[in-house]
Amino acid sequence: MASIRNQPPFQTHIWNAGKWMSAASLFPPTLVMFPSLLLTLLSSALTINAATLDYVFNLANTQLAPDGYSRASVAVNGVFPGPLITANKGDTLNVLVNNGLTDSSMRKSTSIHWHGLFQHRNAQNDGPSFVTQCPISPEHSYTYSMYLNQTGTYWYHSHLSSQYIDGLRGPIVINPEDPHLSLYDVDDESTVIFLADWFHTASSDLLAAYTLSTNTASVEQLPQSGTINGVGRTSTDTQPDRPVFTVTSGQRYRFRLINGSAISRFNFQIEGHTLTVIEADGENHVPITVDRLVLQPGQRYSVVVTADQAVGNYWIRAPMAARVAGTAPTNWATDSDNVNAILRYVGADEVEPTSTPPALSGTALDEANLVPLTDPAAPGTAVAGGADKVFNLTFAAFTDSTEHGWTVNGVKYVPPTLPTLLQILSGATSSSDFATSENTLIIEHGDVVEVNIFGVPNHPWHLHGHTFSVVKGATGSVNYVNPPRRDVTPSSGSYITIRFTADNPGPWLMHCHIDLHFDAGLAVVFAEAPEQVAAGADSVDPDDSWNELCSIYDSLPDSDK
Ligand SMILES: *[C@@H]1O[C@H](CO)[C@@H](O)[C@H](O)[C@H]1NC(C)=O
Ligand SMILES: *[C@@H]1O[C@H](CO)[C@@H](O)[C@H](O)[C@H]1NC(C)=O
Ligand SMILES: *[C@@H]1O[C@H](CO)[C@@H](O)[C@H](O)[C@H]1NC(C)=O
Ligand SMILES: [Cu+2]
Repeated sequence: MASIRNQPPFQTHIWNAGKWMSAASLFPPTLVMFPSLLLTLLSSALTINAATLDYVFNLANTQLAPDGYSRASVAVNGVFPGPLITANKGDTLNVLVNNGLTDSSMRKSTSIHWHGLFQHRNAQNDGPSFVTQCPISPEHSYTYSMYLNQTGTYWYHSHLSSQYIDGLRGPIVINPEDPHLSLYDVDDESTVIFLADWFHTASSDLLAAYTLSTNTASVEQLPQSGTINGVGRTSTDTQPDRPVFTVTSGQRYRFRLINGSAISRFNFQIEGHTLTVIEADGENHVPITVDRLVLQPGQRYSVVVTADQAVGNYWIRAPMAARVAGTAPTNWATDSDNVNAILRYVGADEVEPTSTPPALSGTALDEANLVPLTDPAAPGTAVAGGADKVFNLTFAAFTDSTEHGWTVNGVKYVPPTLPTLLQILSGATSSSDFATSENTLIIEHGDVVEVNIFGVPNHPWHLHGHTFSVVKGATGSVNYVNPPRRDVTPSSGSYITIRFTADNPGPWLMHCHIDLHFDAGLAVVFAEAPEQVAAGADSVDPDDSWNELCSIYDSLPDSDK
């Protein structure tokens, strides 16, 4: 009991009609059994710092209706988005995942990725199925444990096939140590804005429709609605109330925008208010003030908004667009009218704004203008190819008589049966140790790595285990001096160049964050410093519960996988 007493309260929140609520009912059984302890913990909540945070994620196929249309989902603790995880740098986060999934129209197994966390010496808990682990089988549990050594805005999502489409996604905020602290007054549960597309069709059916399509023109599977903190609308279903974000005149708010989409991008703006961008994907950047910005899937921004307008109601608008094969990135039509929330000043009437602000007005953020706040230079020499390892990756779609898919340098990524990490721990060190279809690229410890990605616009690439310098983005010229630093690429342009230093041994997936594209082969894996993964000061040492995941999963019938 003493060890429980030393822990902070369980900071579990659920999304409820537009607000994150503390959810006492979600407290782990140990605490529910000791209600008096719970009170002690709650009263000391604000005085405890670095700690161990224990979350319990109970996964179930809950019936949900974020946009008024009811469907079975893959939900954490019965809600979409999943609970907000809040933590401090230096905390240890444990998430016990109890897999209670039973609906075979979606995957029943699961794994969870903690998007943006480096997982130094902890690759076994990064989450992507078949790269760093075997999936967690139904009726089984696994505890992800991680030391939080970063600050900023992150998120988690399923990383088995395209399962996160079904709902398993939620926000993570890690405080504080913020050099921008003096720029805002409010930063809490009320300022997290989780944007996500929502589909009325289960992921397995979407994936089948996508990969089995031989009609390239209609292959993209489009969402039915865009949601803000789990609330959206369609024209035909019940119309849930708009989420409301309440502000007080004169206060400055740090809104944390998270693009938790599977396919769609959002164009975010707040009527009458500017956005001062201070963070991109967990990295602090020099503040830039704009009227609107575009979030690619997987990307996060923190923006400071000052409540400096007349007391009233203002539209928060995030018209949603999706990549449609063959069309320009300016197609904002997927859900242009309904992805709205309300910025309400204290003292204003509880009504919707009456204005209809034009979409896409004002100055948009140009990602190329973002400058990292500290140590901004890209690693390596300031010349093309000035790195220890250079990879040129060219990606393309293909459609043959049986399937539609994607390749990188001519090869479609197919996940191996034995996770890459397990292969490395078993002695795999060179690319010839991996099957061609694993698209596994070897990099040595300490290498400066340059990756040139050639392809068509509108594919956001996410690298696990690192942030990178965007030396050549979708816009702007080549910049080695102070390019943006983040973990999801800008997604347009004929090619982009990123650089990072191989200081984090492990197998790190790099993939398109449009989930069905990833599933259809658009991925590579960097096997970073395989020798150092297996032994030494940076080694990775999974425990028995991790080892058991594979034998349990491999013995499942296909219908349970
Ligand atoms: C935390 O990050 C710092 C800075 O990157 C690094 O030096 C340190 O080794 C990390 N600590 C752990 C436990 O990973
Ligand atoms: C959100 O992410 C999706 C998928 O990666 C992307 O297509 C979309 O453009 C993103 N939206 C925004 C607003 O960035
Ligand atoms: C990679 O692409 C760059 C830019 O087009 C080119 O200059 C370079 O020669 C290429 N390197 C290789 C190894 O193909
Ligand atoms: Cu893609």
